[in-house]
Amino acid sequence: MVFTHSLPLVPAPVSAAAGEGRMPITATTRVHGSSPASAQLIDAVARRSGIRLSLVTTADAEIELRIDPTVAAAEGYTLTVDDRVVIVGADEAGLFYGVQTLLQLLREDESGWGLLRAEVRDAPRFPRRGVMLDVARHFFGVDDVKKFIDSTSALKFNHLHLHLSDDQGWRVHIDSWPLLTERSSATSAGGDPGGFYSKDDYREIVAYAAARHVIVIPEIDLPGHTHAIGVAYPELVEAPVMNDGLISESARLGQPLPVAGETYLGWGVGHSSVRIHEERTYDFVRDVVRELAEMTPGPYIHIGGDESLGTPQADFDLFAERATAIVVEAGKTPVAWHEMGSAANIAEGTVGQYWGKTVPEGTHAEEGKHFVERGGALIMSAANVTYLDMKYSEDFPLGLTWAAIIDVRTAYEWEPTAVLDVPDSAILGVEAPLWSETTRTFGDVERLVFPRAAAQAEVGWSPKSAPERNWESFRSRLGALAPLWKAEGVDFHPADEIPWSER
Ligand code: TNX
Repeated sequence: MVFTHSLPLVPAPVSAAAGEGRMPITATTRVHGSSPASAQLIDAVARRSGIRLSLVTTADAEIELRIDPTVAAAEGYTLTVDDRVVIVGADEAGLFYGVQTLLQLLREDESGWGLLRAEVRDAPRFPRRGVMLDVARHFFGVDDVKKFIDSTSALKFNHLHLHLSDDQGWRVHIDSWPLLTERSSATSAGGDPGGFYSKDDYREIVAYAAARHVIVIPEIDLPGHTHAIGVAYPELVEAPVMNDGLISESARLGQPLPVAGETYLGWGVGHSSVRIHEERTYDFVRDVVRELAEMTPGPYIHIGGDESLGTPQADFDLFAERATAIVVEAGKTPVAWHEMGSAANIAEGTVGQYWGKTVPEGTHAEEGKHFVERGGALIMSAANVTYLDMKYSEDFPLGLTWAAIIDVRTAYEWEPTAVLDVPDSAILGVEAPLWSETTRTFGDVERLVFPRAAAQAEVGWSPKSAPERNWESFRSRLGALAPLWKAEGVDFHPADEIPWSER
């Protein structure tokens, strides 16, 4: 092969060399391979091109998919496109990622559909590459979540964090506390319609994610962000505690202040807390965690911990200790926003999610480090670069601005191991959160998520040293995703920093 130009791949692989020309794809092209990835490839090619490849059992097929644990590290693969395609996954996930790479090589030109010839070796930098969807401020149904899983797993994300409860609503059914969804799920921020997942809905999401090698992390935000719990069970929640930011922001936005026991339609934060000195609160936490753990095969339960502004520190510490212990008792690893690192006795091994800035402010760095001191690790969600709900530009119609204005380049150019003074091995990876205060439709969500999630996909997957791991290369490779996103109906924001291509 002659290796000439760079290939349109996001995230950039460990190594990728382009060959000459294309291998044509037609209705006679056959696929051999018994993994689910074979059927996923056939479906994806059909959606994109209208060509339905056939699955055969003969080894001389034009496209061969197989597993060999010796080819790469976990989730890795090798891929060759010459006169045949051979994808070898180190495991099922690796094979799935090899297929995602192949789909980025699938292009249409004057002569029809074909695969760019290439030789790729690949494996992820970080084991954890996540996105978060806030379904509490605005609810998004099962089909939207599935679409979100499709479009993010195509970028090799492997964790989906669902923010299932907040002041505005409770979004998953819990049998032992049925009023949560009965009384606290009907609305979203601003009085928009709400909704919730039945247990079957939730299991359907988990299974759909698992088939795409995505682990679901359910979050119940505690002890703050709990106004909606009090609408269903008033005895569990303290009276709202107003703070100056809440009062001034609510006035500026024309939003009501929270009233105990009444549905909250604004998006101010920091006013709610469960009752930390009532035993019944821990019965509640234990039941919810148990029911979530029962239907969550992944190892994590996220218990929130952010912005408990009205909660005295000693109470917060006590709650953090007890809540993380309850998750451990349920057989899961607790995950918490970095504020819980202010509590000395969080359960050992608790994973912290750092959402401070790339230059930490106040006590954020210490709080983050405490998870590592307790034998845990960190997920990096630095708000001024990874937050998908920040505006792209001052005049962008959706999103907030409190952390930063985040254009695509800003989202791309940061280094997750350079934020906190902890060993590199304590950084599990990255997560890009989409908070949904301003997103009233799933299209709104997609316009904030894409293309910036692709930047975090590359930060999480690609080796720092890869030759293509730089902004100039990224922006041109990213531009080449436009035809894929259009074919899948992904409503991305066509940011003018990016040279979007037609096909
Ligand atoms: C802060 S980030 C929050 C959320 C908001 C978000 C809006 C975090 C852990 N808490 O409650 O939705 O800002 O950007």
